Amino acid sequence: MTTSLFDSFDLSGVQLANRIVMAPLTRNRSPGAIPQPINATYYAQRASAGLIITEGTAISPQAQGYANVPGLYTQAALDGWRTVTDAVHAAGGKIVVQLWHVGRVSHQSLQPNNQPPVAPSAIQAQSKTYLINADDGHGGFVPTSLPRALASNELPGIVEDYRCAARAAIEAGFDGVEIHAANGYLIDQFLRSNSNQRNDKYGGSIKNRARFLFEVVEAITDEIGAARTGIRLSPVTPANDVFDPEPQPLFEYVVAGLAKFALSYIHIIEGATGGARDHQQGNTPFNYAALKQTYRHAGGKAAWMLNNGYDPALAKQAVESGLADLISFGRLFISNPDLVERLRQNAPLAEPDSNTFYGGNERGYTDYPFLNTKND
Ligand code: 8OZ
Repeated sequence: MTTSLFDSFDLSGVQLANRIVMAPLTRNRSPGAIPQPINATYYAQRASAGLIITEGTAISPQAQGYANVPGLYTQAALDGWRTVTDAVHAAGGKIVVQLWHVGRVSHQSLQPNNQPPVAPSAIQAQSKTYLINADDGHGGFVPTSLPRALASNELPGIVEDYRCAARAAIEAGFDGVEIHAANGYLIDQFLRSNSNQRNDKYGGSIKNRARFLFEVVEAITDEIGAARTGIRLSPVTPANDVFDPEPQPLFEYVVAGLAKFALSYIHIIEGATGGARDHQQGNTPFNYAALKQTYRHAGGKAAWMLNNGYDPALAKQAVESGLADLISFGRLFISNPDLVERLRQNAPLAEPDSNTFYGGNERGYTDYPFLNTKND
């Protein structure tokens, strides 16, 4: 029998009801970096996903890059997250938290003492971040600030922040964590050669540029176990102004190294995040099948999760053919809280309103309708 998107899945001991995953989505509705009751409502509405991956969640104040993004570094935030995980579990779902350090994709006004954001090198991203005006509550995108280069003796402290956040995640009731190593944020800034021009052991060769990633993976898996740890990579995304002319050897080195940890899943964004699936960096199209093969040949057994622009047909085909174990959907989960049921019934899918993606209230957040049930 072929595997279906609707079959259950054993994610390193966490039982998923189906192979449909809610992708991490930044929504900027957690003022003070504290998850609110409305966040619990939003996630619980989507608990029929096989797995929910939360929005990127800052591991420390320095890790913050956008207004009203939640954190995991205060007791109030942990208490807020506890209401979220309880609500999702009560609704029968599973939920992991995405651990995030933005690196240079930040603004001084969001940093402790209005300091410059930190990065592998002092190179400003040609990118924007999202701020909310304290006076009128209106949000908008502004250019990111010029970062300062991290000294190598600061890196153990950041690795420690990841470790503490992972511990906090388990205490707050999460089923695990996802390390955000994608989309041009801190870990990805170390990986890619245009944002990492260091000449210490964290820059230069592929091995050196991947060193920080492995230190983070090592610390988190040591703290909470590899079975509770997944990771997200985006080999060719140009998001937040990262570029590498040779992504294939870089990311094959990364996944071969990840094979040594018995991680729960590897989450790959194909192409440009939220954009073209066939986007490429360098001269040759990225070979995703080879990436997976390299991981499996190195002994990696984690679930293989794919993302970016999947429609129902493409998702079904990817799981049925064995290309993917799990498929994550972002935008469709914004506007279809019962996406799993809609896919099962081939029901029409609602389109999300991009005006309410970032910031605001329940509008465009918890007010997308469910399919009508017979009892309505
Ligand atoms: C959109 C807006 C703000 C942040 C990512 C965390 O791209 C994000 C993000 C996306 O991974």
